[in-house]
Amino acid sequence: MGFATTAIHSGQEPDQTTGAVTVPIYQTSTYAQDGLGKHKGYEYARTQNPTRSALETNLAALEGGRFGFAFASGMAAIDATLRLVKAGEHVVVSDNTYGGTFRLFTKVLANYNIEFDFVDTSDALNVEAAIKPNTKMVFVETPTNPVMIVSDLRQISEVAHRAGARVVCDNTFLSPYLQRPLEFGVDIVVHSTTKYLNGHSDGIGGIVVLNDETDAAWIGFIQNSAGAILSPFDSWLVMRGTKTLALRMDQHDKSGRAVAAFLEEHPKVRKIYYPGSASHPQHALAKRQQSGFGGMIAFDVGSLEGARAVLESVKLCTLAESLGGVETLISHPATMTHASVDAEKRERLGITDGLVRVSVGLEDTDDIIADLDQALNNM
Ligand code: P1T
Repeated sequence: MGFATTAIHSGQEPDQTTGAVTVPIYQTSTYAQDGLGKHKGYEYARTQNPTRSALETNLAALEGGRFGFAFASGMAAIDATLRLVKAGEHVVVSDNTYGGTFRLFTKVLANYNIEFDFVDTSDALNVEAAIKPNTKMVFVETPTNPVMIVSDLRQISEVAHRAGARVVCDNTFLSPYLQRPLEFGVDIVVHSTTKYLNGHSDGIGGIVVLNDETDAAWIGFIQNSAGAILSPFDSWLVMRGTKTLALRMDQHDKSGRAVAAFLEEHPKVRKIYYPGSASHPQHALAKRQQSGFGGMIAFDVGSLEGARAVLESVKLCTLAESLGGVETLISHPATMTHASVDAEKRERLGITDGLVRVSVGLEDTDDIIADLDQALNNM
């Protein structure tokens, strides 16, 4: 089955009782039992919910994995995944990640004696050099948020597996339509479903997809024990989203290319971060590993004043955190999504005060470009 067919049908069989073609929202906290230990496979809604199960089946199929677990947010999904690592163990992480991931690792999990090293994963040799006898996980974001660094998932998986470590990939920026990390040897895929998978900017959620039965049993155990589950309604919203994922990603990709080409030529833009550009340092890898470049672009206008002028002059684009929705969102990573990263590290990564990030939406391409053009000319 093709991707769009899987997106529309996997986990989405018509309801057995009514024939409803859309999976119902099972808004219940518990389930009647026929007798002690006699039930229909559902006991309590933290543990199992049919709407959530349908979404988990759907997203596991889209990533080409066996097991899926849906969480209340992308951060909850990442937190649950890190529970595979124990005190005294070590994790190698991409130097640039979403600021919230960096904050969770350095400010929360580090307190529980889990050790983190942050390296530039665009070169697998850096990952190899960072591996220690107690390394149990390599956590890669590709492309990274917001400076779009691309890492070679196949090479990193080989290096990590040789050392007996699992590889986790945050695939939020591309969605499984444009990149399927498990096919390159990655063990676990995580997403903020808040972004492209939901696609409509109306719910927060996260997913973990994996193949290993033992690790899956532990993630399921954590999901039930810690309880950061995705609600039935939010699960339903993400399923509504995945039905059009293929169509939406094609358009995000098409407009993304046009907006990037426009920005690349604009005299006020000093630098552009977009793996689809021939000048991007990992352009060849991105072409090989991804089936498109998606809708995320960052560009540097050289100063905080310049960035402020652009961000406060847009009329169609919305100044807001988040990404991957139908509407074009524009943001300032240094003070918004990556404020939790210290200034020296931000500067080193290219997250300067002049950096602006765009999540290219599904409006008419010409309208998006015209709005960015008038905002840049206001600098
Ligand atoms: O917001 P939440 O659903 O908890 O997802 C966290 C998260 C995880 N991974 C990546 C790559 C992300 O971009 C995010 C959230 N990012 C934003 C809110 C943002 O504007 O970048």
